[in-house]
Amino acid sequence: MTTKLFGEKVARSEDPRLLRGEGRYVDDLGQNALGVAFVRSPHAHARITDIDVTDALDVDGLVAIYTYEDLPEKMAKPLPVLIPHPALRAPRTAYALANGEVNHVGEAIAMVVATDRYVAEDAAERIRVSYDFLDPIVDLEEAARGETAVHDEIPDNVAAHLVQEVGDAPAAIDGAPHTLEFRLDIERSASMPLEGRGVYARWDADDQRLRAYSSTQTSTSVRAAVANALELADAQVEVIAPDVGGGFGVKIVHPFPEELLVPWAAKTLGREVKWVEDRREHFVSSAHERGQVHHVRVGFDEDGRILGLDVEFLHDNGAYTPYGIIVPIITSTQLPGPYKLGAYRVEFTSVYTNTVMVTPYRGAGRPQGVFTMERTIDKIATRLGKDRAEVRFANFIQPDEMPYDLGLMFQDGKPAIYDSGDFPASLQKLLDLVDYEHLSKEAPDGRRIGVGLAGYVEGTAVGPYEGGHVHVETNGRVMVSTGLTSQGQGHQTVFAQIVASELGVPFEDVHVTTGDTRRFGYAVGTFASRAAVMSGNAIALATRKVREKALRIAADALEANPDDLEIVDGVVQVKGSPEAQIELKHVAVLSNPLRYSFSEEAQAATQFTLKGDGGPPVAEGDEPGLEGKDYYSPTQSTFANGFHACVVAVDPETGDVEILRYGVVHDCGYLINPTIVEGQIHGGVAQGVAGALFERMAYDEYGQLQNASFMDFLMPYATEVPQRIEIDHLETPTPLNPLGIKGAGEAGVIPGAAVLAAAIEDAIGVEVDRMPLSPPEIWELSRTGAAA
Ligand code: MCN
Repeated sequence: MTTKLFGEKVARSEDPRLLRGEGRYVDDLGQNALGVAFVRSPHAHARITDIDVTDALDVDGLVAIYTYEDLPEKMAKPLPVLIPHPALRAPRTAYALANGEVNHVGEAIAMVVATDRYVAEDAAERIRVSYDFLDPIVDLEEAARGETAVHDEIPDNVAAHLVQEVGDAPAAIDGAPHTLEFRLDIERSASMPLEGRGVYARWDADDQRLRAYSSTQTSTSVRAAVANALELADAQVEVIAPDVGGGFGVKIVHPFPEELLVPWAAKTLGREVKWVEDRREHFVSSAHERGQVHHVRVGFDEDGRILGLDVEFLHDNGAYTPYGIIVPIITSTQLPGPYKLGAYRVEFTSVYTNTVMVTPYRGAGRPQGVFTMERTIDKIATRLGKDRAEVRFANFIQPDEMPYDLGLMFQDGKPAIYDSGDFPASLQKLLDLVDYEHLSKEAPDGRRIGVGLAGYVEGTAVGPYEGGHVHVETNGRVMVSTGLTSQGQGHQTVFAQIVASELGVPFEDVHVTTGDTRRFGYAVGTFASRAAVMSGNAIALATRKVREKALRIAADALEANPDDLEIVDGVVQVKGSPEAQIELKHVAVLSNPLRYSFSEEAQAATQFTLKGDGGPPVAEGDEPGLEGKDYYSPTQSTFANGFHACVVAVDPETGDVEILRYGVVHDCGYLINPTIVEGQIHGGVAQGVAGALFERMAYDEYGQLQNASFMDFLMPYATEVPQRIEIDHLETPTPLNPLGIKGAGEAGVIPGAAVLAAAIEDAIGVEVDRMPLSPPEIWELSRTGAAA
């Protein structure tokens, strides 16, 4: 048994249970709960003139039908704007159920509760909604022209507008020896977790308590929203994220209408109520991201050094703005990446369209920013006839310039300051990894080979805080809890590694709970690659408190100095004289004033500390119990970075792209668990490939999503994702937190579009200025020099 586990490749302890099919997801719970179906708008833009439920009332098993008119006062208001910002000049959020109008296909109009989901669906089908049709506006640039309004009160469709400037970029560009001007497009896509959203709620009339299980990335926020909406005390509402089959950002919208409606129905009816999203609902009523159009001007010198960069972009925020400007501000602030720009100006306009709302999807605005920056670097290299790596080296922020203040505003409103990183070393390591100098461009089968490079810097782990609680029980189990949730990131494993290392106990003895408001009440949630930094450090700090207390109590028992003690494999012992020892679980018995234990072993071990006065052995001022709680609250985000290289073979006859090699060098500070970080990178790369070559939301001009099923929305199979992703790490610790770590959960996806565009461009010799690209589009592009 080893207890020094920080940094080790420990196998994920959550996997055996999940692989044996013993996971408990929302749909595994509440087998006798009433089922829910929603009547959703088939139209992208319309006023509701009537909702006729008469036919539905005859359906056997119907329990209730609710529309906007039935909602209690607190739920009849628009849902909150979660992150307001002064630049968000015209916020607009949805109602829990449509209030007289619908602004995208899929918007919920009525909620039907019945004995089961099938009956609820049958009843929902019989509800007749009458509409006055309005013109839908779907195309981003058309919406930006403001000729047709999504919301009457916002005639120009502009939700937000922001300019950030460092230096005088237009002047620097005008005075530069070389300039380029071009346009880049990225289409909409979305998170596609295996498990969709879902919520199951029950009201306990005896206890006057509501419990909701939600497939959420933030259970404490759901609790706050439910308590607020239902006018209950926080203590009356318990929200638990059970096993969650992926989130990738979409499950941080707190609350989704359904997360309020289902608990409200459960309380109103005094029954168990459950709704589990189907895939079509996920496509048309959850959230999307990515859709942006960028106009770029850049000025540079003979060496390819950027003297000025000016980017104006349109951001498609869909019909509502619960997240304010979070996605476009991330694009604008993180766009410069590892490069020192002589001057930088970025201006975005966030625009309403009659489509599903936009909220962060893994990477959150960074893939668009990196696509813009890295395409710019490649175009400079092409213009100057230089190697693409050379131009990158010419522009890097150097390690001795850290901390480096970008002069821009980070998404949390604080200045964006890179804390650490060695970008030249990261890129060099990648070039060595893939042997860049000697990569062969020969393809014997007539296909064309191309090589791409792309790098990024990612602000990870936004605050404001996260907490951890660690409790050594008298049976030796170390119970750990933190309030943020898990969707597959392996938190149980890594947090147990941290505790095992800090406390000196066997990994197997540590049991971690996440996302359960009964266990930990204050939390923010899992997003922005923050769990390792935020909860990891909070748990480490809490463990240090427990360790200190354990040593104090053990020192008293062993009549030793706490400084002379160590904890090894769950035993507190005198350094150099391990025969003088006491097990940690017996220290836990001692820490309890009642010192109650059935174990004779424990009784024997704790006898000798019985004090004459019979008082507790814990020091004066100490609290009973061998437990500790702490919070970690960072002063600012910590910035991870990485570089990807990709080699593709493009078939000029079909436009098919095969990824021959994919290399990653990643720097997230110290690695808690390299296997888990690499797994995160693998998943991210798969999503990056998906966003570059497969996934897009194909809306038609009427706002109908043409590919709202897995029959039509293409996701890559294992056959399309690189068979082997070569990964190397650089570990530049951050000075900002006790563990020296940075986040890693989104890294893999961020440069996907950029690196594949670069490789395809290199292969076909035609500029690639949009993503995603399907084989027909690549075929067309390589033949004509323009995408179809
Ligand atoms: N880690 C580590 N050493 C580090 C940094 C991280 O060992 N220096 C580990 C962490 O302990 C954690 C994992 O790597 O187990 C990811 O850590 P972190 O970067 O803190 O990200 P989060 O845990 O906060 O997860 C959120 C992140 C985001 S924002 C999305 S989106 C995403 C992602 O994680 N969604 C995921 N990865 C996902 N993975 C799965 N399986 N499912 C999702 O929905």
